[in-house]
Amino acid sequence: MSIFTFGILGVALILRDRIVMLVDLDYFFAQCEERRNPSIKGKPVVVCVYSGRTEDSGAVSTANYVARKYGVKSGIPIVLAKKKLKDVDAVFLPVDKTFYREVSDEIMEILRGYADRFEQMGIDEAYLDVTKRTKGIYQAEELAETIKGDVLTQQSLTCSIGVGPNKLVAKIAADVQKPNGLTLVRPEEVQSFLLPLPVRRLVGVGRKTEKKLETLGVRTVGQLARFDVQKLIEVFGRKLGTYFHNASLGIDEEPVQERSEPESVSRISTLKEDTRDLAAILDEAYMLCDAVHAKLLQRGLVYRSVSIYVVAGDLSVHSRSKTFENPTSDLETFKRTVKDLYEKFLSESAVEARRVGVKLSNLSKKEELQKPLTNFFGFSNN
Ligand code: DCP
Ligand code: CA
Ligand code: CA
Repeated sequence: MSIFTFGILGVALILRDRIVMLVDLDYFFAQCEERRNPSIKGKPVVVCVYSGRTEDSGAVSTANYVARKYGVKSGIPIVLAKKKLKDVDAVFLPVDKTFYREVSDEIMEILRGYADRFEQMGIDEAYLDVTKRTKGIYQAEELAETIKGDVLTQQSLTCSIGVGPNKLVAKIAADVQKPNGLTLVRPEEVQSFLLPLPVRRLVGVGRKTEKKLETLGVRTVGQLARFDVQKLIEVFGRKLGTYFHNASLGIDEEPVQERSEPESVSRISTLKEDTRDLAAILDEAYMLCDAVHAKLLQRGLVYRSVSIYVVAGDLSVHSRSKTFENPTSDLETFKRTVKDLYEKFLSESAVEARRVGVKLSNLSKKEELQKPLTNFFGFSNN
């Protein structure tokens, strides 16, 4: 390839619109519960954070779409949700974050595999920059369908996807059709897509800002776009004022970028029966080691600490750890350490294991052997 063609391609790549997806899992905690126990599907399902003060004190974490029809949603008191659902056969369950985190981790690995750049946002959503791997919006639509299919067949969960030229538009697009939605916004449609929406849809506009904007006569994104930017800066300050103005026009240059390294990678699972038998425990633990190790490699990480967990019949949690001087990614070292730690644990404790888990922590990026090549324009080749 001549330097000339290389140059043209390079410039074309920079000038091309980005294609960004936001994948958000539908009624996430409640859908995890439906997956675990399909017999509750079709009924209103309410996942609750019980505060423990009185029997029903606490708030709703989330609810499935059947329950939402009755007005039940995140944040309302459990007592109120029970009132709204008093005439129907509804299911109320306590949150199980450990379980949702496991499901989330597995789904995030699937999504990561489809992205040039990946950025997880919280437990149930992620941005995927797919510019390089798609030639335009039609391929992006196909890719989004593939992702939805994969998450459904591999993890039995539905999600909603928004596709747009940046994170701001992708996020709003993912929200307009739910559950199980797919919304595409082409660059030339951004303006007309945003205009009629209430300002609240913009990331960063909370209830307070919404109220303030309303006193200025601004309710929709279109009204915000026509509002004098200097006036916005007077009211909200330069940074926020400029942000609101740009956001109303659908302008957002924020790159999709990987968050800092996870603190740990772990897996836990329930044994067939409660036991103190080392061989039975290790049978399960080694399988968990394989899964955790695969994830470590996938993320290009090395570890310094190994931990084991035992959850007893009374749900008490016990753990043992070992930290090494130097980081490694070695699987044998991992398994040997897990064996030593379980041996040690069983000799020190009389507990019977119901669930066992393994964890790698003190993670860091594996040192690159080679610096990435830099092309004619100074852009990295990979
Ligand atoms: N969550 C919570 N309390 C809130 C909001 C959310 O505990 N006030 C939890 C439960 C949700 C999860 O975070 O399942 C993800 O939040 P979302 O806002 O994405 O809501 P859902 O996934 O439940 O529903 P949707 O289908 O609207 O995305
Ligand atoms: Ca969600
Ligand atoms: Ca979400």
